[in-house]
Amino acid sequence: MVAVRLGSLMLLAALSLCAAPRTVTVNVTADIAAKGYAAANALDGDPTTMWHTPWGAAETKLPHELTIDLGAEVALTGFRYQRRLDGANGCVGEYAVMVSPDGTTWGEPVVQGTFAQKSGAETSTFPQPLTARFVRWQALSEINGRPWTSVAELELLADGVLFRAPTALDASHHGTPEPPIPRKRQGPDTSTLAGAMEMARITLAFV
Ligand SMILES: [Ca+2]
Repeated sequence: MVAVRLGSLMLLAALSLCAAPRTVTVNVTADIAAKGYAAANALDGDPTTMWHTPWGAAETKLPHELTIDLGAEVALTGFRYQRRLDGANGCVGEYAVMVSPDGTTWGEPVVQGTFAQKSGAETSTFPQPLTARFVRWQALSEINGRPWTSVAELELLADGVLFRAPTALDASHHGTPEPPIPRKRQGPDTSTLAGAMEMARITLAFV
């Protein structure tokens, strides 16, 4: 009886391992990105980080787009757009998706539409399953008519596959690494006589 139960548990564990999606590392670029809001943030699996286009003096007109190189041809069924969790700026209204075998030749959109919601996540299924290596995801409008685009997560839907972009480097065209945080100036250790005297000297120097 115990052996049968153990066997069942092992079978369940094996099945769950088989069902776990494999992660494929991809390259993603954007037409433009605000500093600190790189394109890779849209495919890092973290809904609290996002790709965001510049605003203010640096903003540019729509459409804005992400181009994703999957590394090889993959069968895709659609995408899931996760909006930012902390506001509405840049949330996409109208969208279009194009695919390419080589990253150069792009045909008509394989799907185009307007998101029904203004918050949360939304899934769009391609009218027909397709196979592609390069995907271009375009934002054609923003829900409040402004020229910005934000994407917390863009999940391309493929059976048994998760696509992730490395985030160690800023993968956007215009992105540059954030400047390092200045080190906090260390004061002398005032628990020692020498440290206390040094602190007194520094304090007096500023009086
Ligand atoms: Ca993210």
